[in-house]
Amino acid sequence: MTDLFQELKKKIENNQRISDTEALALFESNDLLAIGELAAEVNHRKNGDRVFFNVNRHINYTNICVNQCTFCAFSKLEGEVDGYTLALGEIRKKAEEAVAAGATEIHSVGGLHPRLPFEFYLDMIRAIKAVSPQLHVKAFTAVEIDYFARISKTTTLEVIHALQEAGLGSMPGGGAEIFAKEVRDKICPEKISGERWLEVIEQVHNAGLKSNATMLFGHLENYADRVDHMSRLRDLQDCTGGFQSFIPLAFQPDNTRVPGAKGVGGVDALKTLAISRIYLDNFQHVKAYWVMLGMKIAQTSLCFGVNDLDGTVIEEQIGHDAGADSPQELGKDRIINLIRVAGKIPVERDTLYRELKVY
Ligand code: V47
Ligand code: SF4
Repeated sequence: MTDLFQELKKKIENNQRISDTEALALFESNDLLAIGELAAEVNHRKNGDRVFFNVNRHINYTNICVNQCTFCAFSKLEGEVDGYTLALGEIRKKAEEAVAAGATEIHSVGGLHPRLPFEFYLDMIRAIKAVSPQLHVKAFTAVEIDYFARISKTTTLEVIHALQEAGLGSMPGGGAEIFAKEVRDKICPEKISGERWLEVIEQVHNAGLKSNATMLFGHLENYADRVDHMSRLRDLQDCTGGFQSFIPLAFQPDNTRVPGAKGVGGVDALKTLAISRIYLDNFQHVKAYWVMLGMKIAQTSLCFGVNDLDGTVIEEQIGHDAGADSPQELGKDRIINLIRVAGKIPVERDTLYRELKVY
């Protein structure tokens, strides 16, 4: 065992956090199994053998977006043939189907629409909650919150409070991409800055809402950019404690405009998930989003420090528009089986990680 791994093993045994330099050294190491072993140890100390999943449904309410991020194959400009916006009745119907399928959560995000008023988003939450008050609405990213404040000429704090009053339960972790400005300028020049994303999420947490955090990797960023991204998240989590899970999103290159991007291989995906588990000592959960990773890597990641397999999802669009070859949805039985075969205990959770059933 090299000095690096011996040193890190000691740190983990003593519950000490690893430095940015050490995280970078792990990214530069080719010893995937040693990295995985450390991550599995960190996860075991936090979560034992339990692996979470939930029964949820995604609703992407519109793909029309004023931003044109080069990594996004989902967004369309207004007037383009494949552009769509769901009517409130359609959203309600999808929520009804979700409840009938046993879902406890609706995960809803969309493009930045040029003409929908802020009232639409409040009505959308109210329409979902009217289907079942127990249904948890996890919706909107910091990018959308910032946009809603701009279109309604108010503050992000006002927007957050209005959404909470309408029934928003928590927020997903999208829109973070990679915080480093030089990369962000190339992959999403019109999007809010990394600093602004963090500022909005800090307000969200201070308002009492939990959120997740994502990192889009495998495009133009380098290892140092990944460490920088996780470092800023770790710092914010020290202040607010409002992040529930960290979700590395493997970039899907089809139909996108990122020059030279080839997509993410299994080694890089497992390494990134494992290093995030080791580095983010103040995050309780690391989630493998099977839509972007593929089923096989998502399952394997359960031996590399991951303790959450996301959900049943149903009708995912963002990853599939960019070539993800995973299924559109995963049945609960299939998720349970994937977890069991990895030697772990499947636990169905709600959005706030309360245990609903151990299988
Ligand atoms: O913000 C867009 C990413 C995100 C591509 O919080 C792409 O529980 C890969 O945030 N290849 C939306 N990724 C998805 C998201 C998410 C998913 C699952 C669970 C949670 C959660 C959050 O998808 C966007 C962007 O970062 N994305 N295009 C692409 N071509
Ligand atoms: Fe719009 Fe989001 Fe796609 Fe960027 S990632 S173009 S903000 S939908």
